[in-house]
Parts: sequence; structure tokens; C-alpha cells
Amino acid sequence: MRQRKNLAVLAVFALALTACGGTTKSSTEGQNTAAPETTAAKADPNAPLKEGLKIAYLPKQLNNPYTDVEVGGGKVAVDEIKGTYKLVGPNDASASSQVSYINTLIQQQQDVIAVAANDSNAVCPSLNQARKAGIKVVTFDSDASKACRDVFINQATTQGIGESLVKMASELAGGSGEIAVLSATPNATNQNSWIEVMKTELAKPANAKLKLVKVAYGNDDDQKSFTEAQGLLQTYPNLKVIVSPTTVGIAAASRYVSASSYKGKVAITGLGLPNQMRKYVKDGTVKKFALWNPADIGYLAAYAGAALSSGQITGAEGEKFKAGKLGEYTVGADGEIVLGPPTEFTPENIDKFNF
Ligand code: RAM
Repeated sequence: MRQRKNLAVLAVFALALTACGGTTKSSTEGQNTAAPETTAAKADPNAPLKEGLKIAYLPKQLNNPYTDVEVGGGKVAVDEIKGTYKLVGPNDASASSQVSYINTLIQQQQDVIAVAANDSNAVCPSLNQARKAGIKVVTFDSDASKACRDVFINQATTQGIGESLVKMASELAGGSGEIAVLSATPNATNQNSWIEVMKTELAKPANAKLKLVKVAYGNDDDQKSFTEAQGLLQTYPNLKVIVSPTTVGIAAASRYVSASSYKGKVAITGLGLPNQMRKYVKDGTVKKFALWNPADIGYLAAYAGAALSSGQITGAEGEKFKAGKLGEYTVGADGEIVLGPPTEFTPENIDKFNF
């Protein structure tokens, strides 16, 4: 169901499966922003992986160390499959910042756009135009609406991430007291879905003594996140834990707390890059946090895009494809492909990780 091929492509379906990359695109047919016509295309798991695919990455923002690791993994995979790698993107993660980039990628006739959406809907009209033009759309890290992408590479299950954030907060708070969330932008699909799970978890009797006092937004901007962390600590003197489900937020909050009188009194946890967090773990500011390897997300996105472009998968549940060194993956419900479980980092294991 997720697969949407335009009719012209379907007419030459048999040919297209064996054709070289880039031959399956038609012009963008006006400004129609609706989802492309759907026709149940059939996946051919044995179709050869096309070479020469043009695979473009459009992350949430460029000036974020997390992005660098993510797209670094993407480049490795694109090289492995002998494609052409491209990276474009805004410097801020605001809602509408990605649209003009998508339009340019359509004009350039990319084969695959791999995008981490800053807003689930703002990117939709352009992404559907891309799909009408035969470009496969893979979201990764932060999903767009299901109606405008073929598959979504989720870093771990949304449920699992939300649960592990609450579990770490509860352990650090000793099971009771005030906690606050320092998130990314208010529109971020990924952070918002994790926070939803957190709220459901916090509503359970086991967490009745934990109180979420505030969700603040640092917009994945280092300075704004730093100021928001400071504000939380001043406004809520009984705060026990700041949970920051963003690598930018957790690093900024840790930097603030490590040099303040709150160090050792208020815990910081959430999702962070081991290389950015190492010094705060070593100086005792941070006792535990979690993440996956962002490089693997970028890597998996390239293989998923290539599998779509080559006709090995259409994005329907149950389809399987091979993702190089990561092995075989299966498309889940709603076109979701889950990378794997997150890793929890502590003083004991942090030195084993280098990203
Ligand atoms: C930030 C971004 C990204 C998120 C990570 C955990 O770098 O918000 O989207 O997945 O944190």
C-alpha cells in the first residue's frame, strides 16, 4: 500500500525493473500536491540492486554533530552500492526549512530522497511531487506523514524509546519527584512521539510519584537549549531530573549543570552522542543516557532507498531486503523499518563507543 508508482512507470514496469537508475522518472506534472496515484506494484526480492542511483540526504539541520554521524553512515552505504551521494539541508530545524531543498532535488532528478522531517506535514506537498516524479522517499530519524513517504527508518521503536526515557528518569529520581523535558523543536515528529509515550508511561501507577512539570523547547539550537535548561532549574527549585530526548539539548543542559551549583543535585539524562557526553559522564554530571548508532540510520536509509528504487521492495509490510553489513531487514506496519534497540550508556561502558 505504501508503494505509489505513477502510471507511466507502471506501463513499463517490466522494463523498469531491469533498467538503469534514473530512467523511471517523468516530469513533475504541475503543482499537484496530493499523494501519487496508487497501484499495487509487486515487489521482486530478487531484482538486482541498481548501480548509479542518485541518493540525496536532507537531514533536519546541517550544523548538528548528530547529523554528521548519520549522513556519514549514509555516504558509506551509497559508496558501497556504487551510487552518487548528495547532502543538502538547512542550518536550523524550523518547520518549513526543508521545502525549497526538496524542490531542488526534484529538479535534479534524484532517485532517492532520504529526509529527516522537521515537520510531518510541511514537507508533504513537495515530497509527493517528488514521488509523482518517480523519486523514492525514505524518511529517517523524524518521520513525515505516512501519506508522503515510502518507508520510514525508525531508530528504535517509538514505544521503546519513550519507555527507556521514563525508566532512566525514574531511576535517577529514585522513583519520585519533579522531572522536566528539554526537547528539540515543538514540531519535531520524533521528539513529540517519544514525549507522548513518556506521558502515557508517567500516567501508570508505577510512576505515580513522578511529576512532569514542564516540556521546554531548545529548538536543537545549542545556546537556546542552554538557556532553557537554566530557566528550568531556576523556575523549578525542586527539579530532580531533566530528560532531554535530543543530542543537542542533553549536551547543552549537561554543560550548564556541570559548571553550576546544581551539579550532583539535578540529574541529566536523555538521548546523547557518547563522544559529546563523555566529559559529563567522567565529571559525574551524567550517570546514564541512551542512543543508537546514528551512522546505522543513514546507512540503512540508503539501502532501503536503493531497494525501493530497484523494485526489491515497495514499502509494504513483510517485504524483506538486505542492508549490507547490517543484514536483512523487514518492512513493518505503515512502512516502518526499525533499526534496533537503543543502547544505554553509563560510566562503565561509555569508553567502548566512539561516535
Ligand atoms: C537530535 C535531533 C535528532 C534526534 C537526536 C536524538 O540530534 O533532534 O532528530 O534523533 O537528537
